[in-house]
Amino acid sequence: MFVSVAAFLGLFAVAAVTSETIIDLGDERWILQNPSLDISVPGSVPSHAHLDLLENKIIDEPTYGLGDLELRWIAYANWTYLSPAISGLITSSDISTYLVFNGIDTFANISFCDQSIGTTNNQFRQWTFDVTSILSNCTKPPALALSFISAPVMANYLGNLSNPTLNCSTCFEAQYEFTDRLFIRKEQSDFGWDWGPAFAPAGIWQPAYIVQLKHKEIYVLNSMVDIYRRGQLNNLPPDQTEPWIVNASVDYLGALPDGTGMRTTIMDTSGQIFLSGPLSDVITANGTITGDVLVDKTPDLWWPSGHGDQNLYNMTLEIVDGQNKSLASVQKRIGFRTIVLNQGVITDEQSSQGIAPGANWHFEINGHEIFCKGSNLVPLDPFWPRVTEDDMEFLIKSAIAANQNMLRVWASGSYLPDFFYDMADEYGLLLWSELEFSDALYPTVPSFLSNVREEAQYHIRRLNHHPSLALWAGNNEIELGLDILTEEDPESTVSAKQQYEKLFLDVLLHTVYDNSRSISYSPSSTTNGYISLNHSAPLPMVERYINLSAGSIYGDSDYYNYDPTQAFNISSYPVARFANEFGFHSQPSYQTWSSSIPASELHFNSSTILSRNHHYTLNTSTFLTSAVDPPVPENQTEMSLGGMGQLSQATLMYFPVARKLDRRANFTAQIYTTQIFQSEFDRSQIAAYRRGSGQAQRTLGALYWQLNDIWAAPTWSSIEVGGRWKLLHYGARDIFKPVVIAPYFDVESGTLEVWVTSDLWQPINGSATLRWYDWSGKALANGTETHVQVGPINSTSVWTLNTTALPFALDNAVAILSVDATRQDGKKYNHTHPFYPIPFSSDRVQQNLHDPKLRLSYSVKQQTFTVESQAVAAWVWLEHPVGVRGYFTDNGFWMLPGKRDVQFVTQRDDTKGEWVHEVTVSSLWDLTQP
Ligand code: BMA
Repeated sequence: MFVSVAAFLGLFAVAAVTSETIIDLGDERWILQNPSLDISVPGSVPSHAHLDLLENKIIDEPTYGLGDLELRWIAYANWTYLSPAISGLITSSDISTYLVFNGIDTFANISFCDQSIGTTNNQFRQWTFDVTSILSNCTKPPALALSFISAPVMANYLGNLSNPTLNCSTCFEAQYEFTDRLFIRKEQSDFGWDWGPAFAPAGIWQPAYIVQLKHKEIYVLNSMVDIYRRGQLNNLPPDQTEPWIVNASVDYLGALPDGTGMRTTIMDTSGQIFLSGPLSDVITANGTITGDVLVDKTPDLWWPSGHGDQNLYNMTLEIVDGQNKSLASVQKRIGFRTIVLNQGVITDEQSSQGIAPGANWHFEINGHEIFCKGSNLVPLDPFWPRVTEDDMEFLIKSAIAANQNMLRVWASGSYLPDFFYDMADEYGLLLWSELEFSDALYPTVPSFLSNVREEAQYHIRRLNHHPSLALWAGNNEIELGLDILTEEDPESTVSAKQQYEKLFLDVLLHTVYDNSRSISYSPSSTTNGYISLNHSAPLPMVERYINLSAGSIYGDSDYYNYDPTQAFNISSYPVARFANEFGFHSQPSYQTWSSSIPASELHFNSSTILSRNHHYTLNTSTFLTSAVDPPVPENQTEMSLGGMGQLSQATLMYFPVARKLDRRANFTAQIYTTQIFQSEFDRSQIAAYRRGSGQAQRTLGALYWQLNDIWAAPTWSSIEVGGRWKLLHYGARDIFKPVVIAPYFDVESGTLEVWVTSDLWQPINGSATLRWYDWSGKALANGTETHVQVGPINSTSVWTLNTTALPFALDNAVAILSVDATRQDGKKYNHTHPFYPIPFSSDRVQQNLHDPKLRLSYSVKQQTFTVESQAVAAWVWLEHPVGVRGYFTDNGFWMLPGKRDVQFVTQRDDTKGEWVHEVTVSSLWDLTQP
């Protein structure tokens, strides 16, 4: 058994109490077989073939070294999972027997007692099979066999133009390692992505059960709770004075007797009953029972982190027979909140406040606009069954620690377990959630559509009760791709658009609207929003696409620019209502690399490191990501020029790169510099988007790409695989503080603007200071101080100055900007930000730098590290050894001469505390030394 299988045992499961007989198929001794490869080893449920081969030492850790390339044979092979003869089943004429699989990845032929019972073709669906008659005719204890067909082979088969079942002539895809992912319903990044490997695993990846039911017994498959204000409609801000309605429903196996009803008890977390009683309007149809209750009291509302408490309630939902006897019961933890993605037209009142015409594109929580600060989440591992609750909790805590209030659960990984949403509910992290479609035009034959409808319905219902659920988006970037194609060739996109609308504006929109009234739907992640919304129309949403009016601002933005000359040119950034994706890649740490590749490969651009770069794009100029990416280059040199070349170009342009004689030092210098560039570029954009909250664009969100990693590779992440924070995560933590001061510099004219931005809901008052120093740390001038006042979710310009007129040499000058402010209720906020006018790649700047002679000490008593500096030290970087997971309370910071104390927040320590003695410190100065 894998150490961490337990984490996902609860995935998609519903807490239910009934009296039926349930056999957990995870308790059986399975065999994994491939006769043609002569492999037969013990297997597990839930698991993947790769994990069972690893457990049995047939292969090494797949994500180590060149595993991504060397283990493709596993993805191309067909695997069979065999159970032993299952004992303990009751054979009686009044018993119904079902197989319940909460997830099968992906193409399996299933047999029970040697009889074929069905096939599966969707990783994300829950599958049930009635095996009552097979069991009654089975002459021995029955065994199960699941024969898996290779997903890459199946995808190619379905995408083959000579195969009439699924292929579609207008379909297209952004291709990574395996092709034709759009024809199958499997995690799309299993076929490779620009930050990840391609293992395309197979297996029974979720819990599976045999369920036996007597007359009047039922088994709960799924359940849904929808909490909304009376009269609320999806995507529209509700009337906050209306009472709440709790609508609940349960999907079940078995048959309910006539007269069945529902009742609920909702308690607050101190155990006091908030509401108790029967549900009204109970309807039973097609294996689902639904009812609702009007709440005649005022609950404590749930708020996201930074804006209030995360008030939660425990709900028990019972199905009862005519005598009020409980037939089944479900526990859910719920919260009362409304969350809406408001895309309404800019009102006259908004115009009078200086907001540019067009449409809104922002979130409102309980009727309040909110600035969303966050990042994008990708799968934590190529093999979900081994992802632990600790791994997930660490990411959520790290996001909250970095002042984030929203994650975008990106569209081509997997729907996440309830556990993840439960944690987000507790911590106040909004989860913009996506259906699993990305960067491709998908087929729309009826069988495909009914398959995705089942998939979406299951997860929309499963996750709806979580107050952290902020949105369902239909896909990642497909609308943006269509817009780019339309601009290039309007004629040929007409049919592509029809196909797109069938899936995302008809089938999936209706699946959300039919199941929930509380959640907004956006067909695509990056979009100009809708022109009109009419809930009674057959297609309620009419998308705007590129029907834009000059001077108007509409939707959200997706921005990648690999031309390093433009990185800090603020006028090159998109101006939008919300920035949902932007970023740059960097190298992970030496420590993470050393756990992932052989020691002989631990050097700058070694062949294993080059092979980990899956960002093949050669283009360095500005582009908004298109659904049709450039073709994958054919040889490795060309491939590495993409992502790896961009890293070198960017770092050479802005930083000292003294060639180190030592191989390790050379490599760590490259890692550190790429991390600084990534952090600075992302921070510069975050500052600009946040400032936009007080400008005509009224920007109300900044989610950088990407929070986490799936393996060790040069990627956009701010947290490495295993949990180590990159410099960006510390940088994001700083620039996402509620009140920030930041420089906006025009290199051409030398004009520096300084602004203060606040995303608080109350005004703040305080002062801002600007002081200049030379690189030794000596003050250059008196500096300046001014009073600052910023309104709710707003920004204000503090200074505009001409740096060319300053009375000192700019190549020996750094400004420290700071703000100290107080909120109406007395709460204090502060922030500092360095500003240097000339990049460190300049020889003149390098000649003026001083050795800060950094010293690091550790106090065991106070569990505190102290850094001492004798000059200005830029991006002071503390690194801990492998064996401990956690983060420093501050890192990647700047210092004037003096001392700074830093603590470490530990999640896991395998070194028995010894790691504290191996912490190192360095700064930009070290890059100038050979
Ligand atoms: C966008 C994302 C991902 C991708 C990232 C970096 O396209 O939605 O598809 O990994 O940019 O290229």
